[in-house]
This record gives sequence, C-alpha cells and structure tokens, in this order.
Amino acid sequence: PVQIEDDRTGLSVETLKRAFADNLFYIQGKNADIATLNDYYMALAYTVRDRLLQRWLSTIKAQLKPEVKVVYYLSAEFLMGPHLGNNLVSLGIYDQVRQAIQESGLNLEELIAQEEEPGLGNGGLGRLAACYLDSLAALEIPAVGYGLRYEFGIFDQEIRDGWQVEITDKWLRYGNPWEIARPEATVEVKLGGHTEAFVDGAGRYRVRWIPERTIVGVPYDTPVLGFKNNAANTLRLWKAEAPESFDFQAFNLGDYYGAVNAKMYSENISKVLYPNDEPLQGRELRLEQQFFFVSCSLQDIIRRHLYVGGKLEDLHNSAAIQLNDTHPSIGIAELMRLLVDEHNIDWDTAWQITQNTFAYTNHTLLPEALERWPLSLFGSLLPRHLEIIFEINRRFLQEVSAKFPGDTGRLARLSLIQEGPEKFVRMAHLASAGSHAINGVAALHSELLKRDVLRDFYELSPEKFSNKTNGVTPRRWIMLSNPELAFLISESIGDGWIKNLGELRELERFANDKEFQSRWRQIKLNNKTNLAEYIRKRTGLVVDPHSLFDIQVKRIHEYKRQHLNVLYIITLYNRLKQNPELEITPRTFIFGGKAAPGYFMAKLIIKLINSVADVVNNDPDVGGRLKVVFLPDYNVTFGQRVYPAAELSEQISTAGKEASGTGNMKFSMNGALTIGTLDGANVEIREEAGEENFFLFGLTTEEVYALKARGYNPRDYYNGNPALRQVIDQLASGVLSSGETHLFAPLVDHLLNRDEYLLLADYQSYVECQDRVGEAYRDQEHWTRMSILNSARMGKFSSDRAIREYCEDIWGAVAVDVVLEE
Ligand code: 26M
Repeated sequence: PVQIEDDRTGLSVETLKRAFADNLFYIQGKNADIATLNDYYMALAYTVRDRLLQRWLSTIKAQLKPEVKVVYYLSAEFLMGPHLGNNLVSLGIYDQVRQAIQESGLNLEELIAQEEEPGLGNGGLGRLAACYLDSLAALEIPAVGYGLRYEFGIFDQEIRDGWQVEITDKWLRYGNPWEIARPEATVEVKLGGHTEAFVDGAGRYRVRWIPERTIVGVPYDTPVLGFKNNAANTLRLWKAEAPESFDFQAFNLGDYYGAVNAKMYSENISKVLYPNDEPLQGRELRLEQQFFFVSCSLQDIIRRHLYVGGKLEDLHNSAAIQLNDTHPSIGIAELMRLLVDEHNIDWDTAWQITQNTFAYTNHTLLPEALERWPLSLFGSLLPRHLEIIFEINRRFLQEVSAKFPGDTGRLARLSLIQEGPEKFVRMAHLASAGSHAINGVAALHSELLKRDVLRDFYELSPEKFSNKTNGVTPRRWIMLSNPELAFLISESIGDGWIKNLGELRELERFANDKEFQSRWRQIKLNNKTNLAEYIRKRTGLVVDPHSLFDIQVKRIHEYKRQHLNVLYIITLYNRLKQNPELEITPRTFIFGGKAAPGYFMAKLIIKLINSVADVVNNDPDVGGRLKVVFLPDYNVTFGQRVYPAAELSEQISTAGKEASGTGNMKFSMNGALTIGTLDGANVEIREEAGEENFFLFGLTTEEVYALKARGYNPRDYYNGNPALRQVIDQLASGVLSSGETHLFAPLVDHLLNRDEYLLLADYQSYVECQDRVGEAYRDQEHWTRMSILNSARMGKFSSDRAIREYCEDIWGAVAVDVVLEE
C-alpha cells in the first residue's frame, strides 16, 4: 500500500511543497502569477502552523490535570522576535523546508525576512520573558505567559539629520498567522467607582465594589514550541474591548456616538506599549493596562484551577505566579480581592494562598525606576484595591512592630505607602510583602538588592531572597542566528549542547587547534561580511569586514554610557589627526538602540554618535581606518545579525547600575570578547571565561560609592587629563557638530558639573583598556583562542539553567511528558 502523508502534518519535502502551494491558493487566495513575497511568507507560516497544532492540543490535554503545577509568567512585555525561523528550528524541519521552498523557486531566508517582528517590549526585561518561555517549553514545564496584546508595539526608529524619529509600529498590518483568538474565554474587568460596606447573610462584615466601567479582555494565544520535544506552551495576550451590552444600552437610549466613544475608550487600554524602560511619570492609562492584563490573567488562572477540580485553598499547589518586575504586582491585591470579596475566603487564609502563589523578580537598582503610584490616581481607578492595600499594610506593619519594637524609622521605610505631601503606593513593597520569594537577576545585583533597595525587607525576611542569574536561549541566539557556527560546534562535539549548553566546554580542547581556529575565524568573517552588506544597504556606508567589529547595542541610557564609547572614538580620531601615519588597528564602531521618546539626553547621545560618525567617516586623514555606524531601528531581528558578527562586546555601564544585561551573554556565546566593567552579569561572565579572556576596566561598585561619598568632582579629571580635556573641549566647540556650538552643551554641562555616571572617572581606564584590545587584535591566533574559550565557557548563561533554578528553588514545578495525540 502507498503511504500518503497528511498535507497538514507531513514533514517530507514533497508534502511540504504541496501544502505550501495549497495554502497560497486557499488561504492567501493567490497563485504564483500574482503572489507577493508576503503572500509566500503567509503561505509558509500557515504550513508551519498546521504542523504545530497537534503538539499544542496534545500539550493542553497532558497538562489539564489537577496534579499538574503550572507556571504563570506575568509580564507587561514579551519581546518574542520573529516566530517562523524559530518554529522551524524547534520542529527540526529547517532543512526540509529550505529545500521545499527552493524547489518552489523561492528562497527561505527571504521569506523569513518578510515577518514583521512582534515588538511587544522595550528591551532586556521583555526579551528575558521570551527566552524564559522558550526554555520552559524546552524543559517541558507547563507554563503560560500572560501579557498584553498591544496593537502598536515599540516604535520603529528612523534617523533624520542624525536625530531619532519615532514611527508607529503597525505590526498587525498584514495579519498575524501565529495567534489564535479565543473569544469564548473572554473575561470582564471592572474599573473606577466606589465601595460599600455590608453585612452578609452569615453576619460577616463584607465590602462590595460598585465599579463605574467594564472592559472586556479577549485572549489571543500563540504557541511556544519546545525544542525537538512534543511540548507547546501558550503565550496568552489580552486585547481590551468594549462589552457589547454596553453599546446596545447606549444605542437604545439614542446615544450612538456616546457608545462609540466608550468603545474607543475601552479599546485604548491595549492600544500601545509605553516606550520607556523606566516609569518616567505615573500615567493613568499605564496603571489601567497593568490592572487589566493582571485581572484577566488571574481570573483565567482561577477558572482553570476550578475546572480541573481544585479548591481555591490549594491554588498554590497548582499555580506558581511569577511577577516580571513590579508591573504586574497589583495582582497581589487583585488575588486578595477575588479570594476575599468574590469567593468569600477569610483574610488570613487568602493571604497565605497569595503569598505562597506569588514570587517577584526585581530588574533594577535605579531608585528613580522603582514604580510608585500617586494615592489619588490609584484610589480613583481601583478604590477597593487601595483599601485592600491599606489592610495588607496595617497587618504587615504590625508584624514589623512585633519583630522590631519601637523602630518607627523602619516602619516608615517598609510601609507600602510613601508618606509626604503627595502619598504614593510603593509597588516594590507590595510585591515583596505579597510574595514568598524575591530574586535579583545576577549575583552582584542580588547582593546589592539586599544591601540597598530592599535592605529592610531582607532584614525582615532573609529566607525570601535568592539570586537567579539571567540566561538566554541558545536556540535563537546561536542555532538560528549563527547557523554556520552551530554547524561547526555540532560537528566537533556533537549536538548535545543545544539542550545542555554546559557541553560547550568540550570546545576548549580545540582552542589551540590551528585548523579549527581558522574555520572559527572564517565563520566570523562571513558573519561580518553579511553585516557589512546589510550596513551598506541600510545606511550606504561601506565598512571593511577585516577591521575589528566593536559593537554596542542596547537601549540608549546615560547609565549604559554609550557616550563613554564616543569619548574613546574621538580620542582615537585626535591621535590620527595629530599623526596621520600612526599605526592603529582598523576598527568599525557599530551602535544600535532606541531612546525613550521623552528622554532628551538619550536622544542627544544618538545625535552625538551620528555627528561624530559624519566627521570620522569623511576625514581623509583617517583613511577609512576608523568607521562609526549608527544602525537605525535596533530590534530582535537585527540582534540576530549583530551578535554573530561581533568581535568586541561593549558592556561599559557604571558599576552597580546594570542589573544583569543579557546582550553581554549573546555576544560572548557567539565568540565576541567583552570590554566591560564589574557590573551585572559581566562579573559572572568574566569568572566563567577566565580573567585573561576578558577586558576589564573601571571603578568597582564599592569604589563608585566611596568616590561619591567623599565628593566626586568631574572637573578634577578634566583638568588633570589633557587628552580628555581636548575631547570635552571639542564637544563644546562645535567642531563635531558642524559649528553648532550649543548643540552638545547639555552633555558637556552634565559631564563637567555632575557626571552622575562617572564617565570622567572611568575615562582613562577605559582608554587604556581599549588600547590593549587594539594590541591584542593584532595577534589573530591568540585572539581566536580567547574567542573560542569565551564561547566554550558560556554554558552557565543558557536560560535553561536559569529556568531549572526557578523551578527548583521558587516554583516547585516539574516536567510533564506530552504524548502526541492523533
Ligand atoms: C514602567 C512603567 C511605565 C513604562 C515602562 C516601564 C518599564 C518598562 C520596561 C520599566 C522597566 C522596563 O524594563 C527594565 C529592564 O529592561 N530592565 C533590564 O532587565 C534585564 C532583564 O533582567 C536586565 O538584564 C537589565 O540589566 C535591566 O536593565
């Protein structure tokens, strides 16, 4: 009998080709005569989607059991990156599909490039959530990611005249083949109004919330495949809509436009991602967003728990809820409200359940970045939640008093409410009080949390605290983005590293192998050549693939010190101007990153990079030995081109400011060497790579504190260092800004008079370190050896390791085997 593969599940090249053609015709409604590249992309996306649905449904079936514990990852952001390539890798059908597409007369890479990435995040925090979903599925841990389905994600960045311009991100424009709406699972969320006390039938004192508005949350589900296993978890994002009944009511009263207005107001909630990576001001819509997705998610979690026959008293046995920073921390008050007000559970029991269910990850030490909401705003939007927070606080402070009698200073410091002329709810305090576990995202960060930001919480409940150093997924960040390197590694040590990144250690024995070294170098050169071609297409700039590719990509922020990098570039430029014959290592400096639209200094730093690029790239004395590139619109897609092509990774934040960093890990895995401070996860990267394979500079956290304590004066450094002085004077003079003397005045002013992030203090150390980098690069054999050792020793920074630690220490979650159902 002839075996015929099903068109929707078959994996042979022939079947894939047939299914692809079929989808082009029946879903896109096109044939080859009129199909656009996007039609082909969509036809392929649906072909792949068909092949993962069976896993998805089988996974749901395997996990929908009372004894299964599910991890719920609550995050305001999920920066997933394009799905197509990743799903091909997970399904293990990349090569078959490439062939099927080729035999259809097309190019797979070109179709993959068609996908508009879902930019539902700002940077590190959102991308971390995406890596964690990948690892949860890879480890077969039942998990749901809950968040918001923003209609407009992070803005697209264009550069005009050197300045950043923001363009609306219309990512849903051509449809999204990776999501499935589940309108049958819609939930309601209430807002505003007031509360009333009453006594219920059992004579118990209760509170009723009389809300003013209702919003409806519609879930959109995206499958998240495990790497070469049968698991497919769910990313469930909520879209805000108006309740239908509300429309009709107004319509019947004849207020048609009023109804339309209310509908628009409701839909606003999931309209746009706030493009800040710090809460600059407490905007009401942002709090509405947070409460909206958290309330939808908690109702969904409780619904599932009851559906499998669980009792609410046992919620913590079937659910572990992780708070990705404080953005979803209103969930603690909301769960208390659901348990106490809606499900009539007594306060103490409800508090036990809540604390046992929630855990909180902190992602920042910057005091200005800690979320707090004005009491007035909070109370008008969530009157019942404010009461609940007061009651949590009253009981919490009672406990504190019992443990530290008479310590009123401590009470004020620990209170969930910040007193003063304007009062605030402190969200980090709510998250800390309401969770059984609190963690930082790198060893240093977790230590500093205990010493600084959450010191009083640590003294109160030291057992809650732990460190969970961040990690990134090797599937996207090596296999998918650097296939040639992945191939070489697998050929040399087998392919176990993809699921067990520690195995990369076995590469150490090739570090001195000439043949291996030359293949390693050749792959880097190929990746650099590809990036150079992309740079030419995007900016018109020609860069030399044989120069040192020195790259800094991340959000633009003063504490990340992109402008310290620029100070070195100007220093090099000055040396060349002074002595055009000088022998230097040719370098290409590449920058990428977005600035928050309201962050003036960050935008000025972008302008600075572009101005310096103009001068350096066009000066005949430089003779092409230095190039400076600012690549617009840095995102996940672009990251996948950048990390594999990098030779030097810039991780130069002021010590004590960067919680972890995750780009640092992606660079290093792909064989870049790091120039960095002892900050965030750099400390651990250096520890793993070996100090001789890491370019360290700058003050330590302790030295930063000490220097600030004894009175830091940036002018001392300016006055004492002629090279630095020259650079700063040039910034002020206008030679770097076509004569516009005032352009960089705010920067110069800040550096000379305040310099909060100690650029001038670290300048000399950075310059000397960069000079060592330039020297080291001349010995290509030695450089390659260091590069191989960096990759070989990055096993710790797999998100699989991080997720295992969360499962064991915080969530108590275990793998559930998925059997494929026909
Ligand atoms: C808050 C309120 C209103 C608008 C936006 C926000 C907001 C959004 C994102 C605040 C912070 C946000 O992200 C912070 C962030 O990305 N932190 C980074 O987290 C990474 C993952 O742990 C770390 O590696 C980085 O060091 C840390 O900066």
